[in-house]
Amino acid sequence: MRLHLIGGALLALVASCGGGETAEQGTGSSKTMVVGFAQLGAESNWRTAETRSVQDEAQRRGVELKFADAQGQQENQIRALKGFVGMNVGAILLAPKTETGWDNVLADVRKKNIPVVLLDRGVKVADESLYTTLIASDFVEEGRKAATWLVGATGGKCRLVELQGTVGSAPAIDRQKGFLEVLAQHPGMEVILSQTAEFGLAKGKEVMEAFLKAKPKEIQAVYAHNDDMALGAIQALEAAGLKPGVDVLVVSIDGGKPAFEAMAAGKLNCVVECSPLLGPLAFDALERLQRGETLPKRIVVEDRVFTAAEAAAELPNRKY
Ligand code: GYE
Repeated sequence: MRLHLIGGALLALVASCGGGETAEQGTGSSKTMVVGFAQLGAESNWRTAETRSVQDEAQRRGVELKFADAQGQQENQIRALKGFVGMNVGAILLAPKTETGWDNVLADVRKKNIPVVLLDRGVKVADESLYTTLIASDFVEEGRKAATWLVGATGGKCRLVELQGTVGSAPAIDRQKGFLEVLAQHPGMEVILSQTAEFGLAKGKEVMEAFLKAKPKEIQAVYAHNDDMALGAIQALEAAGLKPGVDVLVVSIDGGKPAFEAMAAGKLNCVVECSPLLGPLAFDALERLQRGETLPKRIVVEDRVFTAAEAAAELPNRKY
C-alpha cells in the first residue's frame, strides 16, 4: 500500500509538470512542480514567518505555489484541500489548525494520489497512510523544556498561570502535556489558572487581565504556549503596575525577534525556540518524493532554549 502510494505520488507530481497545456503538447520542456499550501491563518508572528518561508522557497526553486489562507477556520482549510484536488496539484502542504476532523478530506485527496506533507502541526487520523510525512518540532519536548527552566528559576516552588494555544491544536495539547509531565515531579509548582488565548497577542493580553483580576497578588509566573500571548501578557502585567520578568516571570515558546527584544529588555525570561522557517525542509521533502524516495513518517525540527542573558547577543541572528 505504501509503495503504491509513493508510486502514485510520483505520478501525480509529474502529471502536473508545466501545467495542462504544456503537458498536453508533450514538449516536456517545463518541469514546474505545482504545490498547494493550505495555511491555517495568520494568528501569530510565527505563522506569518512560516508563510513567507514557504512562499520564498517556492519562488527560489521555481515551484508554482497555490496558496490558501483559511483565516483560522478549519472548514476553509478543508475547502482549500478540495480545491487543490480539483486543480490536480502535484502535492499538498497542510498546516492543520486542529488535530482531528481530517479523515474524510484526506481520503478524498488520496483517491487522486496526491501526496500530503503536514507542515508544523500533526493530525490524528484513523489511517496514518493518509499523509506522507509530518515536518514539525516536538511540542511535548518544548513543554518539558519550558517547565524545566521554570522549575530551575523558582527552586521548584511557584504559583503560575498558563496561556494555552488554540484548543484542539497539536501544539496546545502537547505543550501542556510536556509541561505538566515535568510539573508532576515538583509538588511546589502549581498552575492556578489556565485558559486558551488562541495563540494571539490581543487575546493573550485580555486573558492575562482576567487572570490578574481573579488572583491579584498571587501570580508568580506565566507560561505562554507562544510568544504572541506572552507579549500580550507582558502588556497586561505592565498595565497592572507589575514588572514582567521581575515581579512575575514569563516563559514562552517560538523565539521570534519581538520575544528576543522583550528578553533583552528583561521583560521575558526564557524562550523555547520553535522554528517557523520550514520552507526549505518542505520542498526538500517534496523533491525527495519526486525522486521516488520514501520519506520517514516524521521529520523533527530541533529547538533550543534561550534565556534573557543570551538575548542581546542572539538578537541579530533572529530571522523573523
Ligand atoms: O507556536 C504559534 C502558532 O503550530 C508551531 O502556531 C505552531 C504554532 C506556533 O500560532 O505561534
